[in-house]
Amino acid sequence: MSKALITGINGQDGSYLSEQLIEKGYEVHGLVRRSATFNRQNIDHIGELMLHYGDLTDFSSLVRVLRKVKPDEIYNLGAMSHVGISWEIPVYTAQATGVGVLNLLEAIRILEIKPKIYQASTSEMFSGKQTSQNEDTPFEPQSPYAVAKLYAHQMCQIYREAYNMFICCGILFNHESERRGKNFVTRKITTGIADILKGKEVKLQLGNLEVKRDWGYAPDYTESMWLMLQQDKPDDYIIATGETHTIKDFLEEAFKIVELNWKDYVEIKDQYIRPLDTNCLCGDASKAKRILGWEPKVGFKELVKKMVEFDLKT
Ligand code: NAP
Ligand code: F7E
Repeated sequence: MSKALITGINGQDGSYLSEQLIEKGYEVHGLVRRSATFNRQNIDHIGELMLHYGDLTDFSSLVRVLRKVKPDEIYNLGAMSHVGISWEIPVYTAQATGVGVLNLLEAIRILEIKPKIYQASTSEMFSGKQTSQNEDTPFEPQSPYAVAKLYAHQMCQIYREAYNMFICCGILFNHESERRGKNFVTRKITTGIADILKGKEVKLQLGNLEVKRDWGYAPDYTESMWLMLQQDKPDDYIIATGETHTIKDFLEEAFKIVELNWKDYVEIKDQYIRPLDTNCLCGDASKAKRILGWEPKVGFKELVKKMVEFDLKT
């Protein structure tokens, strides 16, 4: 039985990946942080998980967990993952999202174990100034989060080459789901609609509505992480749908489902406008299709429908 260790296991992607790996017959271990209020709602229903306390910023905890678990595959999904909030806590973002990855790589090297490693890289490493991005598009990060992720990405590339480590970086474009954190724009809109219908909320406060994102469905994307680690050679891949939409398009589609006009419910608040933003993201995942046989299954309209319907029910 193969053993996988997932950091960020209670996050959106960690929870879907856990389910998929258990289905494939893996023994799944996860790194969790201690928190004063319990935040395991995404994984509470998965009985088989083995959880270990640790933190990517705490080197000793990584050594301890790796020595105990000795995983065949590591999926490093743990990160301070909110781009907007990275402007408020840039130093911590660098420590967790950037240097945290180096902690993990060093712990693996010192312990002389040879797991295959997946690193959660991101489309935010691009500037968003091009109409489309592929593996050859130059990086030009636009936020503290993106700089930290680029540091981690390049550290992974260096360790792969210098120490012959099996590390794959998935450059994933935005992916959403019913388990998306409620302060990312898509889920903020879909939970906002539910609150408006319940009379709990009158207005939905948002920032820049003109930016474009390439939104896919998270379970499709977590499947690609596993596929990358099953190849003979480690490599980096873009994972995206190749379709881009503005935040306004998302609002239009989501409010249409409940037969309301979004313009009556949305107000723009400066506090949600970022000092810099990635204006247009649209990924070309043809390499992943060619080599991994990966393609997204859920399109934009179906994604919006799934999220709105889920939040109306709960
Ligand atoms: P998410 O829901 O925000 O989950 C992030 C996870 O990281 C949580 O489990 C969190 O634990 C954990 N974490 C935070 N700081 C940590 C630390 N110092 N040490 C250990 N764990 C820590 O993120 P996601 O959407 O699942 O994304 C997974 C990964 O892919 C992240 O690295 C993200 O940056 C990256 N990514 C996401 C997207 C996307 O569109 N979703 C696209 C590209 C890349 P707590 O619950 O304790 O905070
Ligand atoms: O913002 C705009 C905001 O926070 C999308 C993370 O998973 O994907 C995610 O990062 C866009 C931005 O996601 C609000 O300015 C407008 O342009 O949903 P988001 P993100 O920043 O794209 C990438 C690929 C990751 O790697 C990250 O980990 O929407 N926007 N109004 C808003 N965004 C938020 N959060 N809240 C608003 O009120």
